[in-house]
Amino acid sequence: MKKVDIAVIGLGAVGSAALYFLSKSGKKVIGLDRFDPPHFMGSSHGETRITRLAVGEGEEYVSYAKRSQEIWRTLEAETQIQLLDPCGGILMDSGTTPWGKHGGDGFFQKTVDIAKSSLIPHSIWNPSELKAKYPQFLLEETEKAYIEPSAGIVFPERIIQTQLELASKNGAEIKVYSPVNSISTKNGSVILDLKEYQIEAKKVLISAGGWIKDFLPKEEKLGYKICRQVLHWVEIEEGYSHFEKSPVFMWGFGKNPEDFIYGFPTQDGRSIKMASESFLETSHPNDLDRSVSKEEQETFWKEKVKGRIFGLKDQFLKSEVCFYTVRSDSKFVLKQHPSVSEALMVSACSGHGFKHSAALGEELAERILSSS
Ligand code: PYC
Repeated sequence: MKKVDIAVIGLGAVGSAALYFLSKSGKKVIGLDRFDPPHFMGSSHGETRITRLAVGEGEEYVSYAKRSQEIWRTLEAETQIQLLDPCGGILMDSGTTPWGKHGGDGFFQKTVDIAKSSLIPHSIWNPSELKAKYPQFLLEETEKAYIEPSAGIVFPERIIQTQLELASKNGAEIKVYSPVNSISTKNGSVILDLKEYQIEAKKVLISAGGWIKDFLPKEEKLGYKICRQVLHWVEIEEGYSHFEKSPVFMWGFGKNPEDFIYGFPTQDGRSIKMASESFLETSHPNDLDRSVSKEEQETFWKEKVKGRIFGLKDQFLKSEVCFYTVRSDSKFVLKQHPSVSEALMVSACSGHGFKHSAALGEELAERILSSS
């Protein structure tokens, strides 16, 4: 049987970061993934993610977002690969939005309050101020915008790839297409059961995204809701240049958690990536419908984009599916596995986790190393 000091199950956003930090320790470390990361089967693909420092989902997350930006800047300097684009961010609010998993009611005000208490530079603009600089956003008279210059884009696939390459350079072993079927305890170690062999590890981190459900007893599985999400690349009107240097944006505009859109400045010069959110449950990531129908695109355009964003065509370059693993309180889970005491688990970033993932990986690596 293969023996290692530490095994990381799942090499997405947090797992790849944890593997990178663990690989610096000189311990025998292995990372396992059921696909070949960075891949498009989980929750960390689609070219871009938002980073923002005034994290309205909870003040406790501000230091994770800040530290993650710092880590990625260090990795950028080391590798000369761009991992962040500090293009700024806008949060727009109608005042009626429940803001679903984003910290619930009052998310806009919580963001402003956290920006103030954490000394994060920001400003609040009315619709005419916003229109003067960013005419693509057609705010209603009663809506308002929070502007944060320290927000921007992070590039998920590049980040995961970079973290894994650095981990591998430091001596970590990486095994792709290697799903772990189960874990159990034996003589104080953890046995990982793969299809054709077993691995014995002194410590384990389970960072398997929605596949966390495979490692939990029935009652605990219920606390993790798999919610299919659709990302759309919507074409820009010819000659309209306002999506080139624009900030990332989030916009809550109605009375339901799904009355929400977010998006990014153009990456290809032809389209912008935009999405809404859905909280309909699919039982397991393996059961997700990965196709997107024309009807879904039409509904997205009609209900979310039309009359709200100027300078776009009713044309989609492509649409992709990913998913959130959602907890009812939208808080992250970092805890010991319920029956395997040498295993730590992290999950359910509830759709707002990527921006924190490097710092979460660092903290989990420190926790594991300090108990080894
Ligand atoms: O966490 O910034 C975020 C975000 C926006 C849309 C989904 N997540």
